[in-house]
Amino acid sequence: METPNIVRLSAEIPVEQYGRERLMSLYETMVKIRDFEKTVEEKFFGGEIPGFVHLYIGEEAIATGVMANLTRDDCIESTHRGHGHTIAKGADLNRMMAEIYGKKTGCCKGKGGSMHIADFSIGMLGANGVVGGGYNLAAGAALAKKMQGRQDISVVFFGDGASNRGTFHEAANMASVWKLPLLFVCEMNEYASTTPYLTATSVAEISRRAFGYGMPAAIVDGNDVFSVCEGAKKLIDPIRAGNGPAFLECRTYRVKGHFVGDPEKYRTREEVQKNVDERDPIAFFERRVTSAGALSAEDLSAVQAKVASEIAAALKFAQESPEPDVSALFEGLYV
Ligand SMILES: Cc1ncc(C[n+]2csc(CCOP(=O)(O)OP(=O)(O)O)c2C)c(N)n1
Ligand SMILES: [Mg+2]
Repeated sequence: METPNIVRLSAEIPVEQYGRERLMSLYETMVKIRDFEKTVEEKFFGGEIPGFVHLYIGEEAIATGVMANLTRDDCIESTHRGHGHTIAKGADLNRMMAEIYGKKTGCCKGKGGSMHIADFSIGMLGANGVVGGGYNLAAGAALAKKMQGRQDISVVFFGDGASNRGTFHEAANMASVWKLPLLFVCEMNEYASTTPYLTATSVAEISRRAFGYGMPAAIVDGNDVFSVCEGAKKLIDPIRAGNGPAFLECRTYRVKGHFVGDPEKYRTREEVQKNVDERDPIAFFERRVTSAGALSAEDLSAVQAKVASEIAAALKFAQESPEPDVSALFEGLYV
């Protein structure tokens, strides 16, 4: 039997094919994620934010490129590193920042925090503190869409570490058997907490596992939003047409610590700096669109200014919002 091929997309996609409006929107989403998280990082160190925070800085092109192919009715399952997915799916920044601050006005009334943000109104079914906890929830959502006869799809984001959980294999098998409208998006950022991926993962290309479940797969440069966008589209079109699940592997690098405050003893500063210098997805985008003459430096600054004022407003909203009432503690429980 012939071995199926992994589709590989390079950075050679002509940006001129993307209209000006679409380019501005991709840039705005990436900058929004970056600025939102820089603010969260600063305020976490300042002692204003409770709990744990895992940053998505440097991986913005993945959420942005995948979500550019989704509608509001499509749904996603996120990870412990979920701010980027939530913003790209269209979350209200005020309610999101308030949630991270644990405030009453947050999208989960302050009970979820950074790692358990959810907003069903935009199809964001939840970040998840359980690594590999999202697959079967996303498969369930995909099954519901299919049973309702809808065209919508479900997307599950997960890391290289999470790809080694048994839950991946269970969900991949049933999704394939039932031809569920489900896209698996692996964010291969080279580390699972302190573990370099090859010391704990049986294959150099995680997407090869898709073939064991009869799924098509693609590998894209996760730091190139155009590559992610095209790869996601190639896989999503057949999913919407009823052909069953697919697997998108996005190659990226976690430039921040595993969590804010991680001493990062497991890698060198030089390794991190090299990735920051050579692979930053936002700097890459800026170079691509300006050198192609598709957007000007003024266009980019206008987006940066718009985003900066939105983030400042979200921060003010969160800081000035009230804490949840103690009486709310027992609201929203099943038992
Ligand atoms: C079931 C489970 N096991 C272990 C942990 C602890 N833990 C939190 S994040 C993480 C690493 C996840 O790595 P990866 O899936 O590659 O995602 P990344 O953090 O790189 O985005 C681990 C082991 C957990 N939260 N849940
Ligand atoms: Mg990882």
